[in-house]
Amino acid sequence: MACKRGALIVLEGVDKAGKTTQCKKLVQALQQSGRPAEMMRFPDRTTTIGQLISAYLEKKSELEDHTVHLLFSANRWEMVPSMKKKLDQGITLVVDRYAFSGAAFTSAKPGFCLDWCMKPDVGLPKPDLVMFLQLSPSEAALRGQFGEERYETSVFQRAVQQKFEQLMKDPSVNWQVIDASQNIEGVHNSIMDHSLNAINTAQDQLLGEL
Ligand code: DGP
Repeated sequence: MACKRGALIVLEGVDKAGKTTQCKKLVQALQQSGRPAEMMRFPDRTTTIGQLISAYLEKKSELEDHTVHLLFSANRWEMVPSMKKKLDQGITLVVDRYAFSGAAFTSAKPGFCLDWCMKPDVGLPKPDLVMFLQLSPSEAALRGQFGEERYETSVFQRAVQQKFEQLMKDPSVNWQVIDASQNIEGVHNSIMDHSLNAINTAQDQLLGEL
């Protein structure tokens, strides 16, 4: 009998919400419970496209806004063959940011609409679960200063948060909002519960497309 497919699980949220910490903890907990799992993150800065994106984020280069948007999307598309292979092998993928960050960050810039911003990602593997780590801008500020990278300002992050709120209205995506103001273990427990449900459900369903 063919093995059951893994689940595609995405964590989204504004900066400082704790996505990376929680992705790592989730992968560890799934592996310890005997469920094959791997972490991925977007942008993946290791590829040729990812290096262009990284230089842009570090403000070492300038790129036209539509151009960089398409590069972020291309960076997701270039990973699709390996993502599908791993999911088919029964590996659950825990992904730190995905197409929703793409749409939320670019559409927070002047002159971009959410609809146009989602277009390049149409057809990507659809996550079985997207957890949005919700943290108010004031709580995020208590977690320390933003870094030096592009987009790391409170004003921009507030605009991004509003765009995420619009995206979460899409009923065709399995969004779950997680209260990221709880302590690390509390957040982890909520994330684990939702993930186990998604893994069980995904086993009997075909992988969808965005
Ligand atoms: P991180 O490596 O998770 O800190 O993410 C890098 C930054 O890039 C972060 O500010 C969010 C932003 N970002 C992630 N994905 C996209 C995308 O697809 N498009 C745009 N414009 N920004 C993105």
